[in-house]
Amino acid sequence: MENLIGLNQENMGAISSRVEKPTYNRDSITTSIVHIGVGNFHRSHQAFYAHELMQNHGVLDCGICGVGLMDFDQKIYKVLKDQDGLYTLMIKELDGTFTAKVIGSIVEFIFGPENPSAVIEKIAHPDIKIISLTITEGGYNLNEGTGKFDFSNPLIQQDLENPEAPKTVFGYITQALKLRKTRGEHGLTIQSCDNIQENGEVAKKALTEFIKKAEPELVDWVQENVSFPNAMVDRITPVTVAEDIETLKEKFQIEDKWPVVCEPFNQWVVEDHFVSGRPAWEKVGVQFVENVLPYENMKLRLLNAGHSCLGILGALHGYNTIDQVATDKDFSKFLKDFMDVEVTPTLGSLDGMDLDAYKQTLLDRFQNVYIKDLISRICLESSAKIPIFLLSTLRDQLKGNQNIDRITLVIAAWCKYNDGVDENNNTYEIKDVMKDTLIKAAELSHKNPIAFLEINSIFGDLVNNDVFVNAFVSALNKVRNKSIKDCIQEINIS
Ligand code: CS2
Repeated sequence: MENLIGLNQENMGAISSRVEKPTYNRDSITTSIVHIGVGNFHRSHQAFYAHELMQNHGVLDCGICGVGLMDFDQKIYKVLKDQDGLYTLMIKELDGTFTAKVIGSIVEFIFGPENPSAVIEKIAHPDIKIISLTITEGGYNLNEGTGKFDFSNPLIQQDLENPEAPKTVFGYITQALKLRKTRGEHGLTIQSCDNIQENGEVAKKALTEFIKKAEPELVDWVQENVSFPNAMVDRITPVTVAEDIETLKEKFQIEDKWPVVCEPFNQWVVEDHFVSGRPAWEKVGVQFVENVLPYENMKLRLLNAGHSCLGILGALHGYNTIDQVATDKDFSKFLKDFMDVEVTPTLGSLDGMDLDAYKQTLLDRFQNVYIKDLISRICLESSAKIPIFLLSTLRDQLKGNQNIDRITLVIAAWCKYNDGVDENNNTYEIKDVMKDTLIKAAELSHKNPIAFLEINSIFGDLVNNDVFVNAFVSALNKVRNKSIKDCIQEINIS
């Protein structure tokens, strides 16, 4: 292809005017946010909001310093370094059109394994007001069964033994906060952007437990100087595929090594507790509320749980992407009934929210055929997702003696999913930190179904609930002996 323009600051002038480019002076940006975990979601969501604030309101005090702590972050570090932090966001509408925006809000990037002290110094810098996190559901290192911080994690052990050369987010933040305290710096806000109920509380709990052991004399300072607002974050952001990179080349002659694709919908609902202030995000549609819990519940139990249902069931059927499952009438009916019958009664009152409209929008979003959201992305790390997305609803339904047919079918299907082969005899990889345990339990469950529910860190005391256990045994028997479509159709007409 001729005349390709590599994406970087110097080439911005040469990039097509059909692409939205930063019109603000990136040299004048102040970095006040350190973000840990610069995945596609951060780049379609928080970095997008910061960009909009800069672009449309000239607010330049919300620059982001990206930080990668995991070995796999080296790739994004290299790309953003080559591209001066710039990347293209491809917002794909339901009608197949898309808007391309070059996002300019990430102005620095540090790769922890290469330079740990640079990360610590950056977080300790006086300009920093917020540390935001997308470290995944499992990243908070809390045992689902006991709710306790997992000190047996070897990386945590190593951070306790070598505090100056940390490896985990907890070790890094602790060292940086210690510096802030010693230097008399102001406190800051730790803002979780992960899909966890009360994500701020969870972040606080995990970090505080770690600090109590690592630096007990820092606990009081953190108590007084660090806030942890809860938030609900939302924007479906699939894995970038080679075709996306090619589309940018063909349509706009842009050579972007790692663009991000996302849907038009985006939402961010946050509790307004920022000890050292925050950017004026309300100008770009961020909702500030007193209590984010109802919004979180709604999103985790409908969207994320809906994703898990479609992902797990779709994987067994042999589908590859969420839109394929969501546009299959049997699966979409199952999903709709799951939301109406089994989730909605658990949501409590949602003042001012039009729940029916929200659910309808969700179905439309899942059906967006231009967002090729891979089932493999959705099924990734299910052991950390299922307890948050599905088991909370299950527990509530059990408490109220209510319908659990669909949830139970999905859990049984997840057990079968861990056999690693779909109905067409195609194998797939199970990507999960608990992979070995899951595969073993699924294997045992062929003879003894309850073996799967005995994974204590996932199911906890649910294994003692007769109503659920009986329903699970019967559902597992069905999914092992019939096609998943037949199982769904049976429930759909019941
Ligand atoms: C997905 C989420 O990881 C998952 O299973 O449900 O990544 C989802 O796409 C986002 O939370 C959307 O906001």
